[in-house]
Amino acid sequence: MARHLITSAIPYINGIKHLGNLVGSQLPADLFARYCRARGHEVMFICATDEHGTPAELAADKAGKPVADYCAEMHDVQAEIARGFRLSFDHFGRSSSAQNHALTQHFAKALAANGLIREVTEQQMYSKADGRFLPDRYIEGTCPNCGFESARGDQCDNCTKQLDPVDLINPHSVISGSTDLEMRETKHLFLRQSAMKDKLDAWIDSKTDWPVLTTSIAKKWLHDGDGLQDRGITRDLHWGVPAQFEGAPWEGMEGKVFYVWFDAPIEYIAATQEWADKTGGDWARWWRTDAGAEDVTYTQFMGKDNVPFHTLSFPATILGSNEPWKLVDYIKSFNYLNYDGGQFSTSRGRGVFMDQALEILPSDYWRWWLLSHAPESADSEFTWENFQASVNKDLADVLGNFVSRITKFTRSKFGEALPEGGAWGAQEEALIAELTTRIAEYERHMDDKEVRKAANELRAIWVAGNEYLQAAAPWSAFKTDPAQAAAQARLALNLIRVYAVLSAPFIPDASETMLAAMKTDDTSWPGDVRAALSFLPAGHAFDVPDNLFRKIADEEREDWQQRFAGTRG
Ligand code: B3M
Ligand code: ZN
Repeated sequence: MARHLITSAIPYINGIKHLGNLVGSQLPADLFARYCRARGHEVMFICATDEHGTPAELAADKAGKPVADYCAEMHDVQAEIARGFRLSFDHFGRSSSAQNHALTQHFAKALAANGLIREVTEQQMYSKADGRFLPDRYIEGTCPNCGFESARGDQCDNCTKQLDPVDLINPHSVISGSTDLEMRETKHLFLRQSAMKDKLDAWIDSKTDWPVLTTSIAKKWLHDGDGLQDRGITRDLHWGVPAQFEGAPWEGMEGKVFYVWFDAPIEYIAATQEWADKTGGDWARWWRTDAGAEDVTYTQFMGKDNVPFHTLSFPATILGSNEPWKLVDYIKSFNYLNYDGGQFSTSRGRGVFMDQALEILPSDYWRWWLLSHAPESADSEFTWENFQASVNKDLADVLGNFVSRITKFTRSKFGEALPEGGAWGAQEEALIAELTTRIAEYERHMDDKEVRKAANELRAIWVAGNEYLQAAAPWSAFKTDPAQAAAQARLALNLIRVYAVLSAPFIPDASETMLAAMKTDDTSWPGDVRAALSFLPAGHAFDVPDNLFRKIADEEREDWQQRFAGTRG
């Protein structure tokens, strides 16, 4: 039994996320967490809301609410939707927690003690119309790197380049739209990432098994242009972790807070402390290598725009502290999911958002489509036609049909218990051989976090059962050799339990329905396929479940296509 620490990038608090956000972090992280648990490993699966910084303040302003109230409400909304998608976090924390305040200030103190923080007096964009500095998202303009017109002050969403507000071409205030901006002097703290460049470079080089998407982004930031730059870690804002050092004020930093990207990854640790404070558990054995965490395998999941912060800035914080914190072992990053010929757009309400998705279909339908089309090697695209085709074929025609056909057949011929008699022949042996190979492949892809490949293998495992049933045709065998039909039905009903166990990471609700129909809660992994296919003995009772999945009709599909074309608001 191994120990797996798994974190998903923590979603910003400013509104409900769309399916593209979901498939790039929380959902694949949940897939892996569920798989690790199913294999008998000990798992700590952490997520949280990212509550600081300009996104939170801007959204609260727009909602006309104090930012603390806004964050508390939106946290509950996001937590509820996460439950709806069956995201099995051990804890869903809040980056505004007392634990994160304390830990963020602790890291700042350790970094300062190690000479890795310097004070910089610099010129920042000040808006006369708004009477304030305009950090990060308070300012927008044209990206100097790619020409994208709505680049934000901290990062370009189009090319992922990290920016400073002063880099933007034609900048304007997001609050008032004013272009009457001037440079004013202000003092900030900088993390001396450049001093850690060689250490970070060597660390990235040692990660030979990481996805190219992850390492190529890290390498770009380490080596492009002038190489890795020091990064401002404070802002002229009120909402956030005050720029102090474990209780001791830092002169000149009064009224300033740490930059949201400084405290957000620290929340992975702080959220585990929140969990420990709530449950009485031990957080240190997951995070401190002097308290047992050297045995932990730590995997992070995120979209590609978050990679620079996780490969460079956060490791710089951890390594720079010179304290025995657990560093990430594997970073799984994702490209973008596009929506029906364009991009998902939160501002234009284009695409399907998490709450809307659950209003129209249960979570398993979305989980299956999103994971089986995860944007791993390239961006991928959601289209309603493809969604309808996948659901109708994979879920309804293949898996759903298998379950319904064999349970109904058995009930009608033998009653509601696994029938006795008969023996396996060549067809059953062939199926066992195929499943043995395929399950081993499935395990390999899941261990490697190859989400699409794992989904393809799972689909093939479902297809194999369907084809077996079609070829064995117990309904024909029953007429001449009822004992043989009984043996086939027994095998196929056992296969339903096997499917429930293997499929649970992808479609947990259907998996529960299958287990309930087989009247078992035994979820032991089918490592030995032959044994697993005779696990439930003759005489074991079962139920015919309701249809596992319904088909999506053409009219509904057209309806949804219209509805989500871009008008949410
Ligand atoms: N909240 C960005 C995002 O949601 C940011 C991730 C933080 S991970 C520590 O894409
Ligand atoms: Zn750009």
